[in-house]
Amino acid sequence: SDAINLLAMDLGASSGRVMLGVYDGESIHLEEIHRFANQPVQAGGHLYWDVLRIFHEMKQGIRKAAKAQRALTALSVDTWGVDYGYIDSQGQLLYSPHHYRDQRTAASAGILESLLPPEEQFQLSGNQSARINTVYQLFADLRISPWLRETADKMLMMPDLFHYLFSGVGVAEQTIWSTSGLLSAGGAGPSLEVLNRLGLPVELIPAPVPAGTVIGSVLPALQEELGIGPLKVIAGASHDTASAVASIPYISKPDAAFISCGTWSLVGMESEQPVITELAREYGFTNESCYGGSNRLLKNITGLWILQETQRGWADAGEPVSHQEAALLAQSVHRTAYAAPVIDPNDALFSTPGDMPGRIEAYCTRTGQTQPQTKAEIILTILNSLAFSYAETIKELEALSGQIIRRIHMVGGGIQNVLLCQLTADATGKEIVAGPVEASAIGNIAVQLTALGAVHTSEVRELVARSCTLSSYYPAL
Ligand code: LFR
Repeated sequence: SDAINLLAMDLGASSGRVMLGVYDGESIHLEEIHRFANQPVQAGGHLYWDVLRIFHEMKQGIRKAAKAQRALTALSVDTWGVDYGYIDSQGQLLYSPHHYRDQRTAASAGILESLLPPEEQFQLSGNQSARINTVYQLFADLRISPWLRETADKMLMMPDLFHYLFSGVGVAEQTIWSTSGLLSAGGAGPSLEVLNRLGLPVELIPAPVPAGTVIGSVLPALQEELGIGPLKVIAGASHDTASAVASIPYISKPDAAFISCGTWSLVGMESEQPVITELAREYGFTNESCYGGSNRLLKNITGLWILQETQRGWADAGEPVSHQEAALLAQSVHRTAYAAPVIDPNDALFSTPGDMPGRIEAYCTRTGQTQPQTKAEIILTILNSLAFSYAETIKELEALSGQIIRRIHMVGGGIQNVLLCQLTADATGKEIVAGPVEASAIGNIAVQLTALGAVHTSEVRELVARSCTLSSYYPAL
């Protein structure tokens, strides 16, 4: 039978890709068609996403794929969580969506928390209270720009916004909305309690759809512009983490945890129901929706962002260090007499753009540790600290689930850093199964296949396992 060709538009916080997924009935073959930078823009003291440029790049990707003479069946977009844009009643985008690292939420966070304390946010939504969450951003927007109450017709989370620009259909896909702090814990719909307490209009939220829904087709005018035939638009597991976790080739689930390594590190397990105990809140866990409806209990750790931002600083200073060079440098001081200090990646110091080596230095001074001196030492400090925070989080998961975790699945681009995988095996004392690297993209494609009825939900993980290479790491003796 004929192969099915699908496009996964996988948008990360620093770059985006259009990936072609070819399903031949047996496995998925992935091919990168187009890659582009996704650079947030500072303007007027605020930080924005350049969504129209991103949309343009996605269109370029479709053009390239179509030129390769392939009959394309569908596309689906997945992105990071929490961010969104507004459209008016004419369907026009109101302004460039803000970046979750934008600081406009700072002025109103205290007011929000006096109306709805973090403990209650967690109780009601299952989401850990965090300033980047949609709920904080929306609350701030409506205070800064009260006219939005009149003018904004709908808010569309980032993947929903792109699906809307492609198809003209605006929905609220469940996995991406489960990062917002606005849904009721474990439910598909908004928490009216959260909305009422904060005076947020429920009308802004579109109709919910589960992950894996065909919502429409690429608009005729756009088909013409791109020189393509009809192309379905699928709301997949449109939160990148949901796509990544959908792809995990678990061998057995109850004793396995996952770490998804990208700009962020997401460390967690799947559970049937949200875990909203006091202990889970104190540890800083959050609950989000998985493809297929189960729950994901996880912690967001400020991940390779710290290294990326360090590299950006070095590049700006005219001393660029590539990913490969960074890995080699860290290897050169690993297992030597050098004892790297340990930083807490989730310390507020590391959450905003800026001089990371300087902040690591400040952290070490504050905690009475010796500062890393060379680039190699700085990189090892970051990687080692990430591995330590993973290990701590795995212990917390064991305490919360009452389950001994025997295996950790690491997925995402960050696992190309083999030292990070080995340090994680060493720090946790567990077996690591690494792969797939392209977790979000392959998960995105697999969920599209289920939406099209070509693959059953229960077959997704085996399909991914057949389609990728896995490697194992064991703790050093
Ligand atoms: C990872 C991710 C995390 C989310 C963070 C911010 O890319 O989607 O799951 O919490 O980005 O949106």
